[in-house]
Amino acid sequence: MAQSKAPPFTLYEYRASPFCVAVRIALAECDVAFTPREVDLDKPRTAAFLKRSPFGRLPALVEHRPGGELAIFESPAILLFLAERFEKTSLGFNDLSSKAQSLSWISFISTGFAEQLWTVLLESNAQTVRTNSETLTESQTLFEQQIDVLDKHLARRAFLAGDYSVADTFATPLLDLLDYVKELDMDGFPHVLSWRERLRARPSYKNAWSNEKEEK
Ligand SMILES: N[C@@H](CCC(=O)N[C@@H](CS)C(=O)NCC(=O)O)C(=O)O
Repeated sequence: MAQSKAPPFTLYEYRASPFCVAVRIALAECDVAFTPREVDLDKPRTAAFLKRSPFGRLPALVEHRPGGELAIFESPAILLFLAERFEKTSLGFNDLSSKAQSLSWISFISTGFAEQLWTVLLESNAQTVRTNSETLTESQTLFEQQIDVLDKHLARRAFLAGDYSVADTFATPLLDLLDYVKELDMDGFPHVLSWRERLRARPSYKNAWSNEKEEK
């Protein structure tokens, strides 16, 4: 009787987290099977999990290898690992210069852009801070300046580093959150909007949200 083989990867995740969504998109781009393991954020992390993700955060990706396992934490690191591990897929880098461009963009998106987005999101949704219009305007202005730079950049290319790369993968779930910034009017940023549509049209986007069978 044929035995079913366990997938080579396990993804420890909190399904709704944009960082975890980015990893699911990357796994779909690489066409790699994985076992999803939802972690309850309200419960203390086990010692076994902390060995895989020392700060107890999600996502963490584990590759099961004959001699043991390789555990990777921090979503940008996971994406970069997958791009190198599956170099022949859409995530693989064409050459060193496209890799360098992609590293620049994933660095910016995972620090400057993501941090400013969280600030604006929190302010936009917190009743207490919303009364402080000065703080809101300052953060909003900084965020809109970043989006404007992105918009001008994307006016001349389809994706952040030219061809599709991990930088776009990382950005995809963050772009979904723009809809929750109440004060943000995206009409002035048509190239960011069409980039978001291109990312959403990729099969990996739909695949990342499909209902995998959970193995607990
Ligand atoms: N920089 C990390 C951020 C990960 C992160 O903040 N994950 C959240 C879920 S959205 C988490 O694990 N929170 C629980 C905690 O910090 O204990 C990454 O990109 O992987």
